[in-house]
This record gives sequence, structure tokens and C-alpha cells, in this order.
Amino acid sequence: MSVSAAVTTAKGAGAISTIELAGDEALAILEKIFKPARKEKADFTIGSILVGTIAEAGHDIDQVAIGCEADRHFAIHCHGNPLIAEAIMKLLKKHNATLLTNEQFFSDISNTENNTIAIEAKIELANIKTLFATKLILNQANTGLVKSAKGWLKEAKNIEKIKAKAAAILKKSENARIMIAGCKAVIAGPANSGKSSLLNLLCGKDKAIVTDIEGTTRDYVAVEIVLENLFLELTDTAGIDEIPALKSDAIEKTSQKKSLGTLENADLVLFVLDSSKGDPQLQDRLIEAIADKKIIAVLNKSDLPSKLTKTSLPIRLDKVVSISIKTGEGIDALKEQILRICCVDELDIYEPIAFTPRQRGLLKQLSKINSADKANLLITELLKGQLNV
Ligand SMILES: Nc1nc2c(ncn2[C@@H]2O[C@H](COP(=O)(O)OP(=O)(O)OP(=O)(O)O)[C@@H](O)[C@H]2O)c(=O)[nH]1
Ligand SMILES: [Mg+2]
Repeated sequence: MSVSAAVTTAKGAGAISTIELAGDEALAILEKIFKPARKEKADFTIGSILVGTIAEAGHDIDQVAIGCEADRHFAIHCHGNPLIAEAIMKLLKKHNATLLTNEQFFSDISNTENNTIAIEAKIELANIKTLFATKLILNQANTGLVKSAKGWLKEAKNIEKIKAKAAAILKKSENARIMIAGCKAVIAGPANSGKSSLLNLLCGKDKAIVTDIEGTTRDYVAVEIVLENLFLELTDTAGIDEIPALKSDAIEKTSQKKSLGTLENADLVLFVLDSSKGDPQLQDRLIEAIADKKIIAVLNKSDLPSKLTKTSLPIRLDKVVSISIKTGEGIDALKEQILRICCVDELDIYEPIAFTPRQRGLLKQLSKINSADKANLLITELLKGQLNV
């Protein structure tokens, strides 16, 4: 295959889309479809950036900047409208480029670049939602994880030290995973406690329907918000408890089932209770579903007299925040708790972390090695191994 091309930025997510093109014929194709803004012939020396237009049969598709990334490897930066990226990809196909996904493309060129972690960073960058996570990932490619692994190679005989370091990086990586992929936070709890009101307040929009009728939320509503360095995918769920009027309602039963399913994949549960009511009768299946999650108990309606006795609550209460969505009291404290429970402050962009399943798998093996030879193999695999795509 002489040329491959892929859109390497997230689809429809930014002002700019990047299409990368690599292979023996890449330059020949660019010379056919790119008109430089300057009159003289385009100079595609590695490291240059050229401004001009991509055109097809005399018609301009878009104004672009072309980065000459490496030998026979170029990046076409066009406007972010997905239709433009699609039109350029179609044009490249007409010129016999093989169109690939982001992962396939980087996997294809990974043999020539020889730094697997750097390639993984490039792939991951297309999905990242915060600047902090971008810096964290970029730092792994030259310093961070790569630097640590290179250091281990020099002292592969010191296996106890390597085991301890690998285990420590793995532990940090769990928090990093939430910072990179975002935190899946699910708002759960009994009916009418204020779950949908909380979602609306946190995203600043009336996304979910709020009424004083128990069982208002049937289908879940999800929103995306950014809290400082943390990207949160926030999902509202149907109340999970026995509502006499709805007990035989098929829709209600399905909604409750769906709520439990959503909880399965949650990184964090915001467990909302109505503090103006007596202690809730929580179902065992709900307590089970949240047992091993990070939980913040949110005692809502603090503007009303409290009837809740915190000590009798049948859920883990490591973190409890009293709020009133009506008055806004306690909302800042809740946001702070969310950041704290996700360990946002504990992560430094310069420290080594593992950000792909491949890296985590190898570190897990490294944390259990019993010979220097095995350590050597695993570290080399970490630095220069095949991508898992
Ligand atoms: N007094 C008071 N009322 C509140 C507060 N937060 C929400 N409410 C009211 O509580 C009622 C229920 O709110 P929702 O947000 O619909 O509750 P929910 O948990 O989503 O309810 P379901 O979808 O039925 O499970 C509404 O009438 C809200 O206006 C609060 O802080 N104080
Ligand atoms: Mg609701």
C-alpha cells in the first residue's frame, strides 16, 4: 500500500480537523491537489508549514495549512466542519489513498516511528476533553512513562525497584483514567429527591423534566460538563424505589432496570436523598449496584426542616454534602467534593501514568516479575511493542 490517510482529530469536536497522509505517494498526491498561497513552488521540507488551498477539478474545497511532519508523512489542517474533512478524504481516495481509522493509521506508521507510547498518545489525543488531560498525555511520550521505562532498562537487575514503581504507576493510572476519559457520574436515589433538578443545576440548562410528581424521570438524560480539570458525563436516572402508584407500571419497571444498568458503568454516584423526608427505604438491588463505587451522598432540600438521621442510612457515607438546589446552598461544596473524590489535585501532568489497556497490562506484569530478563522483555515491549488496535 503506497498511501494511507485518516482524520486524526475528534469528529465534529473542534474548529480544526486534521487529516494525516503517509506513504511513498503522499507527496505526489499533495502536489496534485494542493495550490500553495505563495506563487513559488511549494517546498515540502520536513518541519515546514504551507498555507494554501485543496482543490478538486479547479474548485476549491478549503483553505488549509499543511504540516510536513516527517519523511513522507503530512498533516492537512482544514476547517472543523466534518463535511470538509469528508470531502478531502473522498478526494484522497480518488487519488488511491487507502482511508483508515485514526487507530489503524497510527498502527500502520508505528513501525517507522519506533515509540509506541508516542503513537498511543497521538491516538488518545483525538478523544481527550480537557487541556489538563492533553498535557498529561503529551508528557508521557518523551518524559513521563517513556522516561521511567528507559530508566528501568538501565537497571533491569533491580527488579524489586521496578516492581514497586510499576505498581505505583498503575495505582495512579486509575485516577488518570478518569481525568483522561472523563468521569461517568450517575445521579441516583429515590424518586422525587431532586436528581433531575441537580442535573439541570450542574449543567446550567433545563435538560431534564422536573415536577413534584414521583417517578417523573423515566428515560435517562445525559449531559457533559467540565469542572475545572475534570470532564464529567453526568447522567440522571429514574428514581429507584417502590412507588405504590407505579408498582405495576411496566414503563416504570423498565426505567428502574435502566437506572441500575447505568449504575453498573458509573465511576461516581451522586446519591441524592430528600432530607426533608424520613429515612428512605432503599432497595437491596440499589445498595448492591453502588456498593463498590465512589459515592457522594447528597442530602438535598436543606431549605426544609430535616427529618433524615444520617447514621441510619444504609449506604456508605464517606462523603456527605448537604445542599439546597432551591437556594444554591452547598453547591460549591458539592463541586469540591466531586473534584476531591476524583483525586484531581493529586495528579501532576509530569508524572508517569499508563493511559492505554496495553500499557496497563504490561505494567501489571512488570509489578509481578521475578527475573531481570523478563523485566527487560516487558520494558522493551512497553517502549517499542505492537499497538493493540
Ligand atoms: N424545597 C426544595 N424543593 C426542591 C429542591 N430540589 C428539588 N426540589 C423539588 O423537588 C421536586 C422533585 O424534583 P425532581 O428534580 O423532579 O426530582 P427527581 O429526583 O428527579 O424525581 P424523579 O424523576 O421522580 O425520581 C420538584 O418539585 C423540585 O422543584 C430543593 O432544594 N428544595
Ligand atoms: Mg427526575
